Amino acid sequence: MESSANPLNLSMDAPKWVTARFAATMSTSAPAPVPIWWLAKHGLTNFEQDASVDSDGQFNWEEYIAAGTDPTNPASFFHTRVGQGSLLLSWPSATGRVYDVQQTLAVEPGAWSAVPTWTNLSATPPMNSVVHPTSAMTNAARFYRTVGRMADD
Ligand SMILES: [Ca+2]
Ligand SMILES: [Ca+2]
Repeated sequence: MESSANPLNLSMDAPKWVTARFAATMSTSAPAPVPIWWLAKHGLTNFEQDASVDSDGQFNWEEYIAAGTDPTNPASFFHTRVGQGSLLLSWPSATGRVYDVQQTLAVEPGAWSAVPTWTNLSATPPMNSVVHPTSAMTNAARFYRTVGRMADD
């Protein structure tokens, strides 16, 4: 028997094994739900998920979705770093997230495209990184960004 009923009534008239999987209670306000436990861990409420209490430019819900960065610490935010001397990209990551690296030759809306070999990258907390092969480098200026999402989306 498998059920998502809440509450679940189960007759225990004989020895039985019961396995329970608990799902986190999620916030209800738009645009993306985040676990209430995560908000509470940072002293926030359901009503503050659309805010940025640390003024780092990322909403609380964005901090959760992208990499679980600290929504109360302005130095903790989702961003892509470029290494020196080679094209090393790195970004903070968290378990349960998937990342895509996108590129463009000019920063324009809609001009971004996925880098085929750098899509659906599983998180390797606390940081993910990729290295652009030297053989694939050109003299053309290119911009990169990283997009994070929950793995089950
Ligand atoms: Ca923030
Ligand atoms: Ca932050």
